[in-house]
Amino acid sequence: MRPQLVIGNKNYSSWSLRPWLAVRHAGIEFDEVRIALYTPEGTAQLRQLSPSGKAPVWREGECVVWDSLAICEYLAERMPTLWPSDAIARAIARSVSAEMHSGFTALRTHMTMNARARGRHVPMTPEIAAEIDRIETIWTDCRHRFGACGPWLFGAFSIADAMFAPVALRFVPYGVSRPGVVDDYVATLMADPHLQAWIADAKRESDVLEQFECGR
Ligand SMILES: N[C@@H](CCC(=O)N[C@@H](CS)C(=O)NCC(=O)O)C(=O)O
Repeated sequence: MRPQLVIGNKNYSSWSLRPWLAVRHAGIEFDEVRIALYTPEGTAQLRQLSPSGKAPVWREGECVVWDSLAICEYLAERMPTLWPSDAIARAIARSVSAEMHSGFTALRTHMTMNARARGRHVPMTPEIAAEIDRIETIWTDCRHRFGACGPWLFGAFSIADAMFAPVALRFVPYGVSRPGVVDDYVATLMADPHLQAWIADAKRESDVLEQFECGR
């Protein structure tokens, strides 16, 4: 049986997008199980499928891995090119991935990922601006130090790109633009065929979760 990646709504579930993008870039075959988040049926299904009751979860026979970054790490054991080969680059890639995984709460709360929305506006607070500044610093540092051999943060696609991909689906709908590395890297993400496929699926979803429709 093929492994399964259990994910939430493609329009809203940033945590689901991260391992989904990593596994697509790794070329590992898998079946996608999509759950309608925050519905009674979806919540019950997730409780059956995921030890944490949350998406994403990777299910492969007896091996059940939950939490986006843990799934990415598991995938990288099979496909080591998901992390940079150089030890220092790999350590930085892990650092920025962990920072994204554990931080950026203002962006998460006030600029929720919305793959199909455009033209949204939320007030720019000092907290949001500081997090965007930090993202710009991370992206600039990675691109300048490690990005010479390709368009991604560490040149070739890595888990760090998967971890930051949902930021593009925040910056585009809410009109966040900074000429230079930020806009260029968002363009790289938005041109990725796998991310395009995800967005196309999100546009086909009909469910609307009002609590995540910011800035209308
Ligand atoms: N830290 C977790 C977060 C997972 C998470 O919060 N998932 C959300 C969807 S994006 C979820 O399953 N929510 C459903 C619920 O809480 O009922 C990860 O990295 O995977």
